[in-house]
Amino acid sequence: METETDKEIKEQFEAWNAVIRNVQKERKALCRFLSHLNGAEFVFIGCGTSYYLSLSGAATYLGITGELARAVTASDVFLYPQSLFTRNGKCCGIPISRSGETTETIWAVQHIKDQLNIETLALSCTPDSKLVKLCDQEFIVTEAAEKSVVMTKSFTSMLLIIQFLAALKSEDKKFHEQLEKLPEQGSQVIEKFEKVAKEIAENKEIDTFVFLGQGPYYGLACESMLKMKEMSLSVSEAFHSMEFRHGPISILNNESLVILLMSESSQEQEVKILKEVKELGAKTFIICERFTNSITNFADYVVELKSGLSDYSRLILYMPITQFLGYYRALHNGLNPDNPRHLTQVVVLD
Ligand code: F1P
Repeated sequence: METETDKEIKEQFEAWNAVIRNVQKERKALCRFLSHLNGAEFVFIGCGTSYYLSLSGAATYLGITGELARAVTASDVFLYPQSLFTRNGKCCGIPISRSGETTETIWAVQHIKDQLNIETLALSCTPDSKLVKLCDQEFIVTEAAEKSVVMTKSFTSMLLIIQFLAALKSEDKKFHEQLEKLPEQGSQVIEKFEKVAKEIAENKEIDTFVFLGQGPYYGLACESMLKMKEMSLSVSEAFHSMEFRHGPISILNNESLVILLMSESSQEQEVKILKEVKELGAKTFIICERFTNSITNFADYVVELKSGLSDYSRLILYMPITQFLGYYRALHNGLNPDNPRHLTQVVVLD
């Protein structure tokens, strides 16, 4: 079955090239905006996929720049603002929305502009959207907009924008250069690892999926969980790797697959979790930069990226693999990934 989603996963490194071109074009305006907001806390705001994007984006922005950053759901911004914003804190709101029409995100920006007088920078794929018109600044990547409902290339492209914001703010040339290598690395990942994702998705002995990740990888684990859920209607969960022992591990059985989005910073601890997961009879799929003997002892499936990039710069390379996992599981379950059950491209409320 030729689907829109398949094309969008495969072509997403081209959208990453568009982000790089736009960053070069808008560099001066972005740097002006970033220096104008010196010392402000960056509050990334989104719903669903765009919230999970905010989780990874905020962890990366703080990790690279050392400046305060956090992720919040758009709904909490207008329902619990007093739990999110202090009266005198200097903030910049960064709403993230592929469509720029998601009601909660628009309500959230209206609230922080009208009530808290906070400046806003919209990250979107839709230039003439309500959200973009509402914000003070915008960074748009139209090439990342999908025709299909589920977000794939829009997720990785808008996360890449945040990585570039961190590179510009920190003036970290090495990090900036690493980001510019992602499209080439991404096309290789798609080329090399689509097959193993398809093989795992078609394994009949697996019926539940648990995605694990730490730090900026937790947001990726949540987004990978959502892709699996949205497209294949499977039981799919996401946790911080080290949180898994604290209760959720009880769900494991010999039909579970634990997908670990392993980073170098957390590798030593994550290998110990793999050992325990294997002892409980579950299968394991590890996506990592480089595997070691300790990993292969506990891995049913391994993808070794060998990107030469850091934990913070290689993030989006993991996503085509987990997107394919959800995509091929949907086909295995006789479902059409282009039309996920109960979902629409945009959630609009009255
Ligand atoms: C985000 C979103 C997605 C969800 C579905 C509907 O919209 O809620 O998270 O998976 O595709 O849209 P947006 O605010 O990024 O346009």
